[in-house]
Amino acid sequence: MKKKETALIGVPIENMPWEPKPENCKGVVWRHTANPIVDVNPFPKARCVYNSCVVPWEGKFIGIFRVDWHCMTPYLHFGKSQDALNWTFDEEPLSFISPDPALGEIHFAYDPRICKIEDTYYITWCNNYYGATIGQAWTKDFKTFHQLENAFLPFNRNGVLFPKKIGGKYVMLSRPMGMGMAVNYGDIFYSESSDLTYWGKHRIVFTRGPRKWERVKIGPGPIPIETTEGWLLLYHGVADTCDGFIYSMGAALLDLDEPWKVIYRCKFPIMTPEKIYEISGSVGNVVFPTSVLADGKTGRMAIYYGAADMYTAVAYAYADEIIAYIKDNHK
Ligand code: BMA
Repeated sequence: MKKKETALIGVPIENMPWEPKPENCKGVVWRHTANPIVDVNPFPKARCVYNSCVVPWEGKFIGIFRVDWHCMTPYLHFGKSQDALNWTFDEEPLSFISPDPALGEIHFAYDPRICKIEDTYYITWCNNYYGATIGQAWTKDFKTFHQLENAFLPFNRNGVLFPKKIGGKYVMLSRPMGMGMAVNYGDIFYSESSDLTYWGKHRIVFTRGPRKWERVKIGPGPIPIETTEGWLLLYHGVADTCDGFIYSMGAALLDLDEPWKVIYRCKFPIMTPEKIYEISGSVGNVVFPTSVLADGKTGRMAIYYGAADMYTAVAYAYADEIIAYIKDNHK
């Protein structure tokens, strides 16, 4: 049998965005040349769109987007695209069929992830319930959204499901945190559930690192990507400076069967804020990865990230190059 071209396990996405690696690129991640792909004021209600998630859908692409309205309150909006670069958005936010109206608020919802497990798409986001916690919903058609119980007590952000059950359980990474900016720290935890309502078996995956770029907090980014080498996890790491935080993108490989076990973790970030749209915005110096389109045939990745809490941007990578880089620079 012909050896597969990539360690990445997944279906091909032939029409996903892609630009070849520039010759002068010294790292394993390079930016889309026409970034940002969503600029400010993309439709009347929207001030800016960032920290969002896209998936392939019927030969095209759809997504759930974090839209900050002009009042700066974040809402979740549906978007669609032919090429995953040029997006049109629903003018009204998502509405959910909710088991309990107390869960059904549609304001102050942000940083969504979409995870396909079997034939169902699950959406997790940062939901406002006496503070930040993990909202959950499912859909099969992206027209009707069924809200589930919040996964955890406040305060928690970045609920990231795995794209398949492991040991018969739904599995989620998240970033429990303190309340308020003064104790706004976080580490990455693992939890599992039989029914998406009751979550338990909480395990630490990894804590903030000793190096400055991830010393203040870390949190899971896009849905983990299955590879023959382990689950490829992209995450954000935060540095503190005398002029505020710097959010960078890091990478690690987790055990396929026991994902709370780290196989390799890269001591360097794979991308830090450099471009003007990453350095300057609502919150400067933020690169916040939330979604990946990954081509199971070639190992190409299109990484969607929020830039400076103001723009949606894309970067490209080869899964195999990131894996090699993580191994070479394992802490
Ligand atoms: C995090 C979240 C993100 C945001 C980031 C940078 O804690 O609130 O939504 O992009 O801070 O401000």
